[in-house]
Parts: sequence; structure tokens; C-alpha cells
Amino acid sequence: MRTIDLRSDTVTLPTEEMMEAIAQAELGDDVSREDPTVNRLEQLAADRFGKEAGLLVTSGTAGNLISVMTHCRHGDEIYCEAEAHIYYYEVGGMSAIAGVIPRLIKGRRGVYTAEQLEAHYRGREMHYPNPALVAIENTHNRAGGCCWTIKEVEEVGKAAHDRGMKVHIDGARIFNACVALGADPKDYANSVDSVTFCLSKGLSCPVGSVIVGDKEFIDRARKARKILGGGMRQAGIIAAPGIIALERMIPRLREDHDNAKLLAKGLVEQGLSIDMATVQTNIVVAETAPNKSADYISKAKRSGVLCSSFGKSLVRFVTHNGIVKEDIVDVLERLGPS
Ligand code: TLP
Repeated sequence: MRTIDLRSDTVTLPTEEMMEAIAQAELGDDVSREDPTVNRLEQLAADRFGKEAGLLVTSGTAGNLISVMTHCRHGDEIYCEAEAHIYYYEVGGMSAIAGVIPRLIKGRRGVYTAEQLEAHYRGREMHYPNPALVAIENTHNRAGGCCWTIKEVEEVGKAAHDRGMKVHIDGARIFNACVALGADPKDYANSVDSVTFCLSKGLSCPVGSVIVGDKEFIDRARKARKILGGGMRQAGIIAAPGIIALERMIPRLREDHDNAKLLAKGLVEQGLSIDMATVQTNIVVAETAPNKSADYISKAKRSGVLCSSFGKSLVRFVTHNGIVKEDIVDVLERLGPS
């Protein structure tokens, strides 16, 4: 029986075309900016977002940390959603390494409003940390892949800028949001200072993320990357599939979204509880019976279906390249009623 792995879109393997591009990539020393393939990817990414420059980094976590380090100084405060990946899943790097303190805003389906940001903003007073950065997660992972609309980003961006703060989007899956809403990445990037997006999730690359921003910001981010040991040499082998990802892999994300909807519908029929309004992209977060997520995951595993834990009573399924509609039908058959 073939295992159907829905733990994450990070499990995707590079396509054959990507493997060929890796083998043929023109290479150089990227620390000296001499890798033509990296330079091409960084410019392509910047152009896609309407920004001046891009920076290839090892992972989404590195992209977020480097962005925080570049926007903030030690002791600064960063506003983010209460279950944002940058706060929840990045090993506390924002505090441990960048030295910033988070101020959490409880969003609705991962999205908080400009009014909420304003209400949380305490001003620049002697006793408070310096409010430096606002982070937005689009799509929001723990909220089940929910999208921010362009308007929501614009409003929060403006509220932050009016208060002298910078804005960063953790856009690990921002192309999923673009496909779901028919949005242009430039429209998201327009009202913020930096965006990190991942090549290694739905876009199927083996490694890598890219940060985009203005030239001055990216120049400083390049130094932050170096201090973390993230300056890579012939990184064109990572950039080559990244170029294919940006040029060819985005439209197919729609298939992942359709499969997620089909899966969610079936899981609800089988007795799991899902807020269907959250099923907007390729993530399905479902509630099991109380404290039963571990049992559910083990049972699913015995039937050859892999999903992951999102809490004691929450499981997550992620659709991705390599999973087709027939697999979803198969998954539902294997899982059966809960
Ligand atoms: N998320 C992973 C796990 O860490 C949970 C996953 O399987 O979804 N931002 C967001 C919104 C993410 O979902 C992730 C990865 C990251 C950043 C970090 O990216 P990587 O794993 O490349 O460091």
C-alpha cells in the first residue's frame, strides 16, 4: 500500500525538470555575488513582488529571523498574530537571536485588523520597548491556510507605518493566497517593507526561501545572513529549481486548494469538526474528539495516511504536488468514519 503523506507541503520532492536545472546550473561564489543563477533568482523574485532586491536564504525560518534582525534592534518590540509561525514555531529565534520581544494580537482566522493593531499600540514611552515591526502571516498556517486580503494588508500596513513601524510578511505560502484570491504579489508587497516566501513548500523545491525588499534593506539583510552562517557558495544549485518554481509551479497550486476542499468536506462527513471558512488554500485543520489527535494520527498511519498534530485535539492535513484527486478519494476511504 502506498503511503499518502499529507503532513506538510514541505515533503514535496523536486520535479524532474528541477533536477535537470540543478545539474545544468551555471555556478559561482554567491558570497561574492558571483553566482549567476542566484542573481537571476533574486532579481526574478524581486520583480515578481515589485521590490528592488531579493536575497536567497536557506529556509523560511532564516528568512523571518534575518528580516527581524534587519528591521529591529535588540530590545525592540514586534507585533504579530498570537499563533503566528514566527512566534509559535521558530524556536524563539526572534528573542534568542534577534533580541526582540513579541506583542501578540489575537486574530480571527489568522487575520488581525488595523483597529486591533492600533488598540495594542502603546506608544513610545520611556517604560515600553521600542515598537519597531509588525508581522503578518499570509497564508496563516495555524489558522488553516487562511488568506489576508490585499485591503487587510494595506490597512495594517498603513496603521503600522503611521506609527513609525516597519512591516514584514511571512509569506511562506503567499503564492497560495495569490492563487486563491486572484491577487498579484505586488499588491501585497506594495504596502509592506519586506516579504519572505518559501520555495520549498507548495512550489516543490528541495531547499530555500527568498526575502524581497528595497536595496538598502536587502544589503543589510545580506550581512545578517552572513553573521548567521547562511552565506552560501555555489548556491545556484538551490536557485535553479527556484527559478522553475517561480516560472511554472504557481498556477498548479489551485489543484492543491481543490483537493483540500474535497478532503475537508469528506472529513466533516466522517465526523471531524472543521470550520469550512478556513479551508481557503492547501491546509485543512480538523478537530478530533477531545484529546484524541494522537490516536487519530496513529490510526491514520496504520492505514497508510500521514497527517500531523496541531494540538491535543487538532490534526492538520496539507495537500501538495504529487497528491491528486484520486489520492484524496483513497485517503477518505482509508480513514473511514471517526
Ligand atoms: N512550517 C512548517 C512547520 O514548521 C510547521 C509546516 O510544515 O507548515 N512560516 C510559515 C507560515 C510556515 O508554515 C513555515 C514552515 C515557516 C515560516 C518556516 O519555514 P521553514 O520550514 O522553511 O523554516
